[in-house]
Amino acid sequence: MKSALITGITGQDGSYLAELLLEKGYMVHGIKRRASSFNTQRIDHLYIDQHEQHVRFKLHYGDLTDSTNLIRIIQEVQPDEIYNLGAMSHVKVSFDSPEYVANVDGIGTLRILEAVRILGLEKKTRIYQASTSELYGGLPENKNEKGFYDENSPFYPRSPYGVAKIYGFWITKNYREAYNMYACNGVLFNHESPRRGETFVTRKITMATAAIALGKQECLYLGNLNSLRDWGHAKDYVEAMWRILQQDVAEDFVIATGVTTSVRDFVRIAFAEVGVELAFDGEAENEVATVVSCSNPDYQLEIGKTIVKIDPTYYRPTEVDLLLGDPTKSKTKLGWEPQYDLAGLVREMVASDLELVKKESYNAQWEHIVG
Ligand code: NDP
Ligand code: GDR
Repeated sequence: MKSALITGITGQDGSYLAELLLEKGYMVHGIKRRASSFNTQRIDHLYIDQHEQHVRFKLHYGDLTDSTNLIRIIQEVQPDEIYNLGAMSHVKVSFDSPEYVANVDGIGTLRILEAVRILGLEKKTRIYQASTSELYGGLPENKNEKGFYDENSPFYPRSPYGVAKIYGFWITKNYREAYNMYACNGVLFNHESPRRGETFVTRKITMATAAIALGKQECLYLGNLNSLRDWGHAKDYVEAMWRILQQDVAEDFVIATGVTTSVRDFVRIAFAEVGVELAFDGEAENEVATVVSCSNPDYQLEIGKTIVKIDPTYYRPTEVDLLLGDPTKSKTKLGWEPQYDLAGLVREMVASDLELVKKESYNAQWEHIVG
């Protein structure tokens, strides 16, 4: 039986990847941080009583800032594959805690690679590094001739998160070249799901769509509506991660849909899911969206009501204006084909958040969410 070790198993991608690897018959180990309250909601359904026989899912306490702990876990697990998904992954928050992000997202990657080397597992253990489209920084002049970012496009990160991740990218490539390790970067563009963290823009929007439709929230406050992102579904993207580690030769891959959409249009599409048509008016910090019509009798939204406003708190000191990835290499070499389009993704997220918000215990704390 193959064994895999996932850092960041409690996160969005970690949870979907754990499901995928269990389906494929792997023994799955995950590294979980100790927190003062439970942080395993996304993987609780996978947990099996450890006293049972044939347990194929095991969690270990650990942290990417602690190399002795990483060495001990990797020694114990002797993994065939490591997926390094652990990170402080919020771009805006990285401006508030840049040193921490450098330590976890940058040096954390080095700690994993060194642990494998120190333990003499270079020939056995394959390593996937969660790289990101944030490396490109959205500079128009760096797009390829077709207007996309691909494996050969230059990097220009625009946040402490992006800068930390660029270290992770290069140290992974360097260890591959220097020590002949099977270590690969998946340069993944934004991917979302009902399990997406609540402070990322898509989830913030789908939760607010549900809460506003059900009368539990008054208004959604957002930052830059002009940002353009290439949004896919996390389920499709973890399949690509696995495929990247199954190749004969270790290489880096861009994973993207090849379609880009503005935050403003994402808001429009989400509210259309509950039958609400919006009109956007005004510019920059004064832009608002008001209700034009509401075709769903279940949701009593007042025509003309303002339900989206701008709060400059959510602006970033430096922004990535546009991301659009070219998945040609991953489609050709990995045979990877996403199953979801944006409409299907938004439909699933809004439906899931409607169920969540309907629960009596729900309170509209998201109205005041920072992120
Ligand atoms: P999440 O923020 O949902 O999950 C991050 C995970 O990392 C959580 O399990 C978190 O643990 C863990 N973590 C945070 N800090 C540490 C630490 N110091 N030591 C160990 N683990 C830690 O991210 P996603 O699942 O969305 O993303 C997975 C990876 O892919 C990340 O590295 C992200 O940067 C990268 N990425 C994501 C993209 C996306 O669009 N989702 C696109 C490109 C790259 P806890 O639950 O305790 O907080
Ligand atoms: P991003 O995702 O920064 O692309 O990083 P996020 O959803 O946070 O932002 C996307 C765009 O939306 C704009 N925006 C807002 N963002 C947030 N979070 N909250 C708001 O209220 C808001 N209003 C507008 C942002 O300015 C931005 O332009 C994600 C993370 O998953 C990273 O870990 C990953 O590496 C990249 O995607 C690829």
